Amino acid sequence: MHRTRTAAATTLAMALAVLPLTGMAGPPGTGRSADRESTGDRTAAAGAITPVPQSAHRLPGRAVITPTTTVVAGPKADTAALELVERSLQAAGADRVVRAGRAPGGGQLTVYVDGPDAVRTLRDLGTQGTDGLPAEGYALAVGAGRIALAGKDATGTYYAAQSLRQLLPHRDHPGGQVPGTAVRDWPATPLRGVIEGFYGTPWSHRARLDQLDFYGAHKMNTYVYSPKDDAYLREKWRDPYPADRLAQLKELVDRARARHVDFTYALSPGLSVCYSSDADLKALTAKFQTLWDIGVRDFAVPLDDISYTHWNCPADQEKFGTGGGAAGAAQAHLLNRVNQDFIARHPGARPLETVPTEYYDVKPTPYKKALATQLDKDVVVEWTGVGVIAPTMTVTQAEQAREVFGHPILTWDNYPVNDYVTSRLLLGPFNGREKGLPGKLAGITANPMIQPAASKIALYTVADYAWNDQAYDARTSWGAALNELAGPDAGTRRALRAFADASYASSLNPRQAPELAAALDRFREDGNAGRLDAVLRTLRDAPSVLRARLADRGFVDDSGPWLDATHAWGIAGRSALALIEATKAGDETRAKELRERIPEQVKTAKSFVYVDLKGKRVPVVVADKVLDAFVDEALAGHAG
Ligand code: LTM
Repeated sequence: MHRTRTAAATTLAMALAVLPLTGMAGPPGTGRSADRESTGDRTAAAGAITPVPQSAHRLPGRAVITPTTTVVAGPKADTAALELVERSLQAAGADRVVRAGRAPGGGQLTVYVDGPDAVRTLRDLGTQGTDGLPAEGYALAVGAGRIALAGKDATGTYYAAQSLRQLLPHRDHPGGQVPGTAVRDWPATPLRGVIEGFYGTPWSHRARLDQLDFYGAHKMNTYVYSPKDDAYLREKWRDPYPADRLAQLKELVDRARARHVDFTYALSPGLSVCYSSDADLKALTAKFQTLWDIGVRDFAVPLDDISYTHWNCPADQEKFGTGGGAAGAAQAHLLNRVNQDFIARHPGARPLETVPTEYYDVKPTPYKKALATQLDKDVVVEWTGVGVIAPTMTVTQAEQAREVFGHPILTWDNYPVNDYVTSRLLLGPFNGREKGLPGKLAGITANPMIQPAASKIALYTVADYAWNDQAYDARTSWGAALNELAGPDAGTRRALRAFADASYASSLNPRQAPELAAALDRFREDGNAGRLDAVLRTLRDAPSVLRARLADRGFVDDSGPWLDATHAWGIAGRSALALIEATKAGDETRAKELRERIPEQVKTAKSFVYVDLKGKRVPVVVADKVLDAFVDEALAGHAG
C-alpha cells in the first residue's frame, strides 16, 4: 500500500471547478461555497455512509440485488476492496457472486471495481470519476442494473467498497434495492486514526485486531502502537522482542495492511537514552529493523513525559550543554540520525514522527526553536493542542504550532483517553475542534481510553470529523455512533443512549448526562413524575439490556463496573422520585420507608470499582452531579 501524504488541494480545486455535481463542498481554501445537499447532516443520498461523505446525491433508477451478481474488476483492483465488495453483495442477498471480464447481460446486477469499465460506467451514469481527487478519494455510482466504484488509489477503492457496503440492503429483507446514488468523496486530512498512547493496562491483542477492523470500516488509516506501560517500548526499549511477541506484532501489522491502516511503531527511548551515543542509535535502529522485517513502514520516536533538564549520560552534557535549547538540539541530533540512517535508507518508509517534550502549547521557547531549526524538515511533530487535554482546538492554534515547531503537525488529541480519570468512561463525542483544522494538519490521531471497545463511540466521531469536518456535528455524529454500535433493535438503542448519556462528560463535553439532566429539569418544572419515571426505568434497565443484547461483547466487558453503577443509580433515582411523590401525596409511611432505603441504595451505587494495572481499586462514577444531586435534593426536601 503506498500513500501520498500531501493533501492535493490544488488539483482538487481544479477538479471542483468543472464539477457538475450538486452537493459538492469545496475543501477549505478553495473559495467554493458548500452547497450542502449532502453535507451538514446525514441526508437520504448519503444513506448510512460513515464518515459523512463530502458529496452525495440521488441518481435516477435503482439497482436490484440479483441472485447472481457479477463483479468486473480492473486489472489492478485492490484485493481487500474486491473481497469486501463480494462479501457485501452476499450479505445483501446475492447467492452467487461471480467474477467476470465483462457484464453478462440478462438483467443481472454488475458491479464494476476500478479499471476502464468502472470509469466508463461512472461516466455513463453521469458522474465524475476520480480525476482531481486527493489521495484516498473515491467515486461511487449506483444506477439501474449496475454499480461502479473507483479509487484514486488502492485505499480509495477500499473506502469506496466500505461506502458501498453501507449503502447495500441486507439479505434479511429480500428483493433489496439500492436507490440510484452518486458519491464523490475524499478525506479532509491525510492521516486519521488512533494512538494507543495511554498509561495503564495496554489493550489486548484481540482488542487491537478488532480495533483495526473498526478503523478500516471508518476510513481511518493510522494506528500508532505506543502504550506507555509496554516495557519493550519504554523502560526496556533496547531489548529485542521475544519470538512470541514479535509474532503477535506481525499479526497486527498484517491485519492493519489488510484494512488499509498504517501500523506505526513508536519507540520511546527518552527515559534512559544517551542522545549522543552511537551505541544507543544502533540499539534504536536495530529495534526498528526487526519491525521493518515484519512489514512496518511507519516509525515514531516519542519523547513526551521525560525529563529534559536531566541528562542520562555525561557525554550529552559535554556535547549539548544545559537548558531547553540544549535538550532540543540533543533530540534533533538523535532524530536526524534515525531519519538519515534508517528512514532514508529504507525506501518505502514513511516520514518519521516524533512527540516533542513540550507537546502541549505554542509558546516560543529555546527548546522549540532548537527543534524548529535543527530537526530535519520532513519529520512530523505530534502536538496535543494548547493543554495536555485541550478542551478546544482552533485553526489559529494549529497555524501557530506549525510556525513555532517549524514542522508538519499531527495532532495527538487526548480524547477520549481516561488514564488521568480512571473512575470514568468518556462516552461523549469528539467536540470543540474548529472546522477547518484538519486542512491545516498532517493529520489527527486520538488517544483512546484504556477500554478499547468502549472507545468506539468517541472514535467513530473522531473519524467522522477527520474525514469531513465541514459536515461534522458532534451530537449528530454521536447519535449515529450509538446506532451503529447498538444495531437496529430499538430497545438496545435506547439502552445504549441512556448509558452513554450518563458517562458523557469530559473536558470536551462539560455537561454531564445532558439528556438525563434535561429530563430532571423538566420534572422540576412541570412535576410530571410518570414521564421522569420512564426515563429512570430506561436507565436502570439499560445495563441488563446491553448485557443481554449488545453484539459488541467487548463493550460490555469494558463497561462492567459502570454498567453496575448505572443500574444502581437508576434504582436510587427512582426511589428519590417515589419519595417526592409520596410526600406530595401525604403518604408518610411510604416516604419514611423510602428515606430509610435510599442511603443504602446510594451506598451500593458508589461501591463499584475499576481495578487498574497496579491493582488499585477506583470507585467509578456515572451521571455525577446530576442523578446524585437529584437524590440529595429529594432527601433534603423531604427530610420528614
Ligand atoms: O499526551 C501525551 C503526549 N502524553 C501523555 C499521554 O500518554 C497520556 O495518555 C495523556 C493523558 O493522560 N497525557 C500525556 O501527557
